[in-house]
Amino acid sequence: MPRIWWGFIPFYIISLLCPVPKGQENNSNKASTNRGSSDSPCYDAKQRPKYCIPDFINVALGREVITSNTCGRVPQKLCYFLDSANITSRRCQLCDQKKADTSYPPSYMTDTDAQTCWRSESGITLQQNVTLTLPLGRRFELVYVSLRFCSPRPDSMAIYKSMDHGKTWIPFQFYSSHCRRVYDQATTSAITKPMQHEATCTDFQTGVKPLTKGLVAFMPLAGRPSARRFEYSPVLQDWVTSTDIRVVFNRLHHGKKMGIRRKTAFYGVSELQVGGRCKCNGHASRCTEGKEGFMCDCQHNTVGPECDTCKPFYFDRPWQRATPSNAHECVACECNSHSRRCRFNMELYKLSGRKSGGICLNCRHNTAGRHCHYCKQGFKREMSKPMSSRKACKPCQCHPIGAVNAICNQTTGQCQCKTGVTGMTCNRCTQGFQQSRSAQMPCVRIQEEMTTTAAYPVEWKAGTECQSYCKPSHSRVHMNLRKYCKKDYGKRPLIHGVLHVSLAKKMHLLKGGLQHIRKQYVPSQVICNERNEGPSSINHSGGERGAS
Ligand SMILES: [Ca+2]
Repeated sequence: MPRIWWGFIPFYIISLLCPVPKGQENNSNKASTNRGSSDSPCYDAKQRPKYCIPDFINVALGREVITSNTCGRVPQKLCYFLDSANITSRRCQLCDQKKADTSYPPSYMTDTDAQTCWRSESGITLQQNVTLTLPLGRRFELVYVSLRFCSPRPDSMAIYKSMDHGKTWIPFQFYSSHCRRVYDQATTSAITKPMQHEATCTDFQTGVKPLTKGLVAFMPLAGRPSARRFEYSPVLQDWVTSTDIRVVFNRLHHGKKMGIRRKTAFYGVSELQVGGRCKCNGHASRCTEGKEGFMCDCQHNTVGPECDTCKPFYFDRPWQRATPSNAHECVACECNSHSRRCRFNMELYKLSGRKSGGICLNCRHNTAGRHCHYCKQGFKREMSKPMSSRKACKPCQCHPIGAVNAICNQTTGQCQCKTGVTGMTCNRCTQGFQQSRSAQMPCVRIQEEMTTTAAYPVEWKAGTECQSYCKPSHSRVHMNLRKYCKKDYGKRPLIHGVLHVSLAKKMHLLKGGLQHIRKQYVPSQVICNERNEGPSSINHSGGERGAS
C-alpha cells in the first residue's frame, strides 16, 4: 500500500474523505439482485445498499513524471544543504546523467525512497519555468498534492490540474511571496462559497527555510465552505476531480537569501505524492490496478470506469451518484421474467412519482406491455399460471371464419364473433341462425322457409343428407334435385344446411321459374359440404371445434 503522509492533513479533511456515514438509509424500495458479499462495505448486514468509497492511496507512486528540465545532460555543479536550518551545511555535487550515482532522474520523485531526489538544472533564470507533469491515467478525487524538497522551496510555484487528460489545465493553487506580482492574484485569507471552486494564492509554505526537506502540501478541500458536505456538493466533487497534475516552479528565491549563488541553485524534489481515490461515485469500495489501470469494483448494479452507468437491465431508475443518506442503487426493470432488455423513460419516471421508468423490450412468451404484464393480441391469460410463467398466455383460438379477428378478451378468452355466430371461439351459429356458405356471413338468420320440394317451410335438422332433400316431391313442383345436387356439389354431397327459399321467391317458384331459382338462390342458401370438411368449416350443430 502506498505510504501517505497523513500527518499534515487536518483530521476533519480525513474524516470528510473517509466518511463513516451516519444514519444511512435504505432508499431502495425494490428488490435487487446481484448483491455484494455480506462483508462488502457497499451493503449493510441486511444486504441493503449503502454508500461506499475506495481507500485513499498515493496515486503518484511509481508513476512517470514528465519534467521540462533535469540536470545532467551536461555535467553541472549543484549546491544544496544537508541541514534544514544551517546555512553552513552547504554541499556542492556534480550532476551527470552518464553515471548512475550522479544522476537525479524524475523517477526519484515517485519512488518509495525519501533519500533519492530529482534535481533540475542549475542556473535557472527568472524568466525560466520548470514544469513537472504527472498523468494519473484516470479520474481521481484528490485529497492532497504534496512535494518534499531536497532544495530550498521555490519562491513562487503553481499547481494545475486537468480533467481531460492534459488537453486543458485549470489552476489548482498558487504559492508565492508576491502573489500579485507573479500571478496577478491577491493573497487569499479566506475562501468564500462563490469562490470555492477557484484557485487561491498564498504565501504560506514559500519561505526559504527549511533549506532542505521543506514541504509544500496542497489540500483542495481545505478551507472550502462546502467541504463538510462534500458528498452533497457537485461543485467540490468537480473541484477535486483530476486526471493529471502539473506543478510549475516559477521563481527561485534570491541567491543571497538562500546562501547559494543562482548559477548553482536548482529545484530538487525527493517525494511527489498525490493522495486520491478512484472516482467511483459512491458505488465501489475497492479500486484495483490491473492491465488497464485502476478500475472501480462497481456495486449497486452499476458499471463503467467510474460506476457511472447502470448495468444492462437495471434501468428502472436513472443513475445517480451515491450519498451517505441514499445509495441510489440501480434497480432492475420489472418484466415478469419475460424480457432481459429494457430502457429508461424519463416521462414515465416522472409520471410514476419518480419511482419507476423502465420499459421492457422484446417481451417473450406471448406477453406485451411496459412490464410484459399482459398477453399480446391473439392470446388470453391463463389464470391458473402466475404472470411470470412461460405459459401465462395461451392462444385465443378464435375461429378464422366465425370470429371478426384473432383477438379475444384477455381475461375471458371470448373472441369477437360475427353476426349470428356464438361460442367462446365463435365456432357455431347462435339460436335463430343457420350456417351459410359465405365466409363473410357464416351464419344467417333463419327466415320463413320453404324447400323446393314442398310448398311450406320445413325445419332444418343437422346431419340431414343432401340426398334426403333431393327426393322426388309430392308437390306440384317437379325438379330432379338428385341430378341438381350431383351437378352442383359432386357425388352424394352432405347437406349441413337447409334447402329453402324465402316466401318472396315462393311465388316465383310456383310460376315455374325453377331454372332461375337453381341459378340464383339455391347455391347461396344451400349448405352442401363434402364429407371431408376443411379445418375452417363451421359446426352448425354446436359443440366447439377449435381452429388449428
Ligand atoms: Ca525519492
